[in-house]
Formats: sequence, structure tokens, C-alpha cells
Amino acid sequence: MSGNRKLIIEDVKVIVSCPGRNFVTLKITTESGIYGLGDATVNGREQAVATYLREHVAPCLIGRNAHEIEDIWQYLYKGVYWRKGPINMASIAAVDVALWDIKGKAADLPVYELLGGKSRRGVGVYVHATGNTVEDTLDRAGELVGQGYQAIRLQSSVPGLDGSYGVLGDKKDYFELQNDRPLPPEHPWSTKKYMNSIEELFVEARKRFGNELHLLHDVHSRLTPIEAARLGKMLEPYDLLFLEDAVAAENQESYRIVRDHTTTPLAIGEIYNTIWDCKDMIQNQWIDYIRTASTHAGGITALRRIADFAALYHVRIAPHGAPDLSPICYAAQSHIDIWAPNFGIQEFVGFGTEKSNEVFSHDLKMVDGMLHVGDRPGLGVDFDEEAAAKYPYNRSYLPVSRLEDGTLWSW
Ligand code: GCO
Ligand code: MG
Repeated sequence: MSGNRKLIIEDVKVIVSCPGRNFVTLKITTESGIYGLGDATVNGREQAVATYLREHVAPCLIGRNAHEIEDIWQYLYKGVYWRKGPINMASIAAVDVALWDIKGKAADLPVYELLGGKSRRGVGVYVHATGNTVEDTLDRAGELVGQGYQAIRLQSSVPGLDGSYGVLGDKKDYFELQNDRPLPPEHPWSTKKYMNSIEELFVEARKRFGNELHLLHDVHSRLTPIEAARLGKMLEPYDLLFLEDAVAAENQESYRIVRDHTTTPLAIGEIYNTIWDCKDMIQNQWIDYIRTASTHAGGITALRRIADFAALYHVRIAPHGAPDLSPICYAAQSHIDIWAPNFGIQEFVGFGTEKSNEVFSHDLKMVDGMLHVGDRPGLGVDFDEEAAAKYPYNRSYLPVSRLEDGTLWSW
């Protein structure tokens, strides 16, 4: 394989920094000076993926032609023998995204133009309203509606549980860095208490906001299939845009049970690593939205393939957009979102903190609840290595969840 316009990879750098959150950033530089950026952040396991990239991937990239994205993807997937897995796939994703960035810069085009161009004016997003009580949550949702957002994910603490999904007992949001705790914080969970309280949130939301606003909810894989089926039926009158991660689905077949019982649209996929993880779910039409993230499912090359496959079955993409995905991942997904004919909605939790904005810059804009992708060549993101050096890695864990009797549960 050759090609007349080779861009030879000269340097591969892995930078782990913590500008408010831990991020693993990959920088691939070519002999021409053109460089590309990729994100390889696996929340809570950052050093594993950084080591994998430094020790095992970087040496294989030096001297290769950066234009050969597909061959390099296959080389890192099939070639290593060990397929799939979050660490492997996040590493492949970082390389893939950095190479698309390079290709865009070399072509002097934004990446979405290389994918086939824009399919829409802007990218529709959903934002989060979270609170300790139904009223707090809806007050927050009201503020977001005031800012022009048209789709809101509602999460509220479960009465009777001291700290539960979405809101920690001591009010520290689970999205924040949990670095003041040596070990993962622990949350109690009771499906009974959750099922007894959840409907009120949506009853009150529809009373307050009427029927136009899109509402969403994330269950974080805490139910069994038949419980999720009951929840889906219970929430049907409130017309959710989707119910996310109702059941953990290593066994994709679980979704058949949920699907058979409810017309509430279903979404899953933020922890899936490959197209294989969602294959049955998509081709059996058990879900409506696939939420695979660029960083965790193998980059732009893989996400594009998942989107095209999903389109055959009326499944739309709704990429994961939590703050533990770096702005580089966010940019990569935005280019996919603006192109994909079967785009659904993008999760959005803000453009980062003061510190992260010092380290990462991007040309995305939010206008009236819609994300606009800029037209800089490549991904339109940049990374300031000097600024990043000011914020060294800071170990932090996601919380874990236990039933009230101490049994470890899904989170
Ligand atoms: C979401 C996710 C996040 C994850 C987090 C874990 O829908 O945004 O569920 O809340 O918990 O990204 O790393
Ligand atoms: Mg989620």
C-alpha cells in the first residue's frame, strides 16, 4: 500500500492530565508538521489505557502513512489478536480520531465534509436536570428551558435512600472528580423505592412544562428486564424521547422482554465497545437509539459503521456526551452527528470548566439549544500541552451502588 501523498507519522505522544477531570489525550504528529488529536479517556481507568497506548500502540505507528486510517484501524483491531475490550477500543479510537483530524487538516476540510457533508443545520441536544427533590429537579429544568433547550433528562434522588443515582448524599455531583475519596464512594439502591417514586417526577414535569418539551431518563442499568418493562409501561403517558440503560445488556436478548411490553422508546450503548455489542439489539429492532461513544467504540470509523448499520433498522444514533469524554471526543461525535442521516440527539452537559477550557479549545457553538459545528479543517479542536502540564493526573473513581443489604448492584 502506498499512495502518492504520504503523511508519515513521526511522533506519538500520550498525555494524561486533570483539568477538572482526568483525560487521556493522544497527539500524533507527521513529518509535515500536521498533527492530529484523539481522546482515550476511560473514566476511572485512565492509566491503563495510557500505558497500553504508550507501550503497545505508539511503537507500531511510527513510520506509517497517516492517510491509511482503515488499514491502521484493522491492524490495531485484528492484528493484535485480542479483539474488543474497553482499553483496546479506546486506544484504537484515539488513533482513529487523531488520523481523521490529520486527514481533514491535510485536505483543508472539516471532518464532516470528508464523511459526506452536513445533513442538517445543527445538532439537537439534550441536557441534564438533576435534583434532590422533584421540585429542585424541575426548577433546574425550568432554567434550562429558559436557556432555549428543548430536550431534558430528568433525574431526582429517590426518597428514603441516602444519596442515589444522579445526586450524592453530600451533594457532590457524581460528575465531579471524586478525588477527595481514596476509594469509590458507595450509594444505596432499592428498586422498590425507585419504582414507587419515579412516576411523580414525570407527572409533575408534564404539568409544569406541557407536552412540547422532550423528556428523557437514565436508569443506569439498575433493573431486571421485567422491571424495566413495567417502568416503560408506567412512563408511557409522559411520552419520553427515550428511556436509557433500563437493563444491563451484556445479554442483548434481555431487551426483547422490555420491547415486547412497552412503546416507550429505548436507548442503550454508552459502555459498548464495538458494533458486535449492539448487533442483535439493532437488527432485532429492540432499541430506538444507539448511544455508543466515539472514544469507547473505536472512533469515527467505527461510529460511522454503527450508524450506517443502525439506519437499516430505523435505529438512530444518540452518542454519549458525559463530561468524562474529552472535548476531542465531543468534537469527533459532533462531526458524525451533523453528517449521519439517522442522527437522533446528542447528550450535552456544557463545554467544560474554566480549567478544561484553558487546555482544550474547540469551534463548537451552542445556539438556542442546538450545537453548531465550525468549519476549521480537521476536528476543529486544539490542545495546549503547557496548560495541561499544570494539571497532573488525579486518581478518582466512579461511585458503586449496593442494595440496602449490602449486595453490589449495577451502576
Ligand atoms: C450518561 C452516563 C454518565 C456515566 C458516566 C460514567 O448518560 O451521561 O450514564 O452519567 O455515568 O459517563 O463514566
Ligand atoms: Mg447514561
